[in-house]
Amino acid sequence: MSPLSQSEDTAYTLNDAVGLRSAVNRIVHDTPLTDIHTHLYAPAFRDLLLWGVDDLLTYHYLIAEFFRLSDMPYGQFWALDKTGQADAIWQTLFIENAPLSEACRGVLTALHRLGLDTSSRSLADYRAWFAEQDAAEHVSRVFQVAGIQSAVMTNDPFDDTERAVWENGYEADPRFHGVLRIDPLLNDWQSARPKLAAGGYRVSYTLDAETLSEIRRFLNTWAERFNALYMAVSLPPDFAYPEDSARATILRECVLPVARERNIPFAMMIGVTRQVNPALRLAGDGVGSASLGPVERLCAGFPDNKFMVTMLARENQHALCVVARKFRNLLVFGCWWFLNNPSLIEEMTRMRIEMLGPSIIPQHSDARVLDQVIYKWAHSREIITRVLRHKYADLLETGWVVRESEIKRDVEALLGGNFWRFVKG
Ligand code: FIX
Ligand code: ZN
Repeated sequence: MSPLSQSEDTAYTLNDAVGLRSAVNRIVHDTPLTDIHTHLYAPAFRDLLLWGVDDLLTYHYLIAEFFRLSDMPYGQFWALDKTGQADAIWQTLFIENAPLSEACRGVLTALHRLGLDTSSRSLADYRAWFAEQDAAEHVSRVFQVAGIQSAVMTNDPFDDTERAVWENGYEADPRFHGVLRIDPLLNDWQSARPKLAAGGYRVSYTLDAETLSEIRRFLNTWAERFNALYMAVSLPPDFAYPEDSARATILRECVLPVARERNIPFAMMIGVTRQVNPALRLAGDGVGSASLGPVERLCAGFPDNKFMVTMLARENQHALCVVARKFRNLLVFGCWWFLNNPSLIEEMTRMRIEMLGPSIIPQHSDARVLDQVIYKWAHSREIITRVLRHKYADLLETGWVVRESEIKRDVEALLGGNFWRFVKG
């Protein structure tokens, strides 16, 4: 380190607690991040990339909230086109009631940070503004406003529309990374099998040697095509391992060996109960508390595999931290879905840092609509900043000196470095 840069590396002591506060504010605000789990797509995927005010308003988080405050029958809502649904949601959740929920507040944060006048309450004006934007340029603008360097997609080889884009020679967009998502394979082998068979894989219902080898070929083919940074699945609260099931067999014989050979992590998102209210469609999923036993056994039994885990139940967060303390092949990530609320993000981030130091991925956006990354990251950055300010201030109290370069190092790790090191390591 040159004397000049050494002198620029401010050292904070208890005498300069205010300086430390503003350094943490600035550094968290200015550090570009990698959003490690989204449902966004590169513009080349055309209609699969959702953006704009109507998509913001018809986010499934808001649809669930709409039905609590409106007595519109489900069927009547679903019969509306997207504009009609957005009108109904705007009227109910923003005009007839205060938009107090996190998902409602998020729409306003996004519009506001894009420079729109939220005081006008003019949905027509917002629509007119978005109608003038070009999708590819809007991606760059939104990433810039949100402070995002790149986002990780959720790529589904079982989705016909998406598969067609990949098979027609998708040209990689450096702002978006691929992930191989395999829910049907692990959660519903009976329905996944005909789809693999239709794709030319020699698979039978019984998981014999040839079928397992063909599933491995399927995983390798799509991991390669997606240039997948990791493989991922969402799992129900009763997820068990080991057990006598198609899921456990495919996991052990196919997913883990392929992840190991390719040196990519396997991400498990545990605790979702799909379709507790099917009338709500995508908004109809629920949550359940899960056992940490399967995660422990997988981390212990497959030390050469890398696991990323997020859990949906608040009750599971502490035990997950304990498991991560035992296994360095486990990387805890994000405050998923029903946990993506300021009070819970703060509680989880504080606890994770207290138990695991900076060795975590504190957040992912799970954005389904491009513009959502603006609010999801603005709100989370504010909380991450507050927690870090407290934690560094606690260090000053001990007489420890905190250097600016050390804050930068830690924040870079939290906002992307940990992820990339884990993926590439
Ligand atoms: O399974 C997932 O990746 C979930 O994040 C989604 O299924 C869910 O609908 C969602 O958007 C949560 O934020
Ligand atoms: Zn998701």
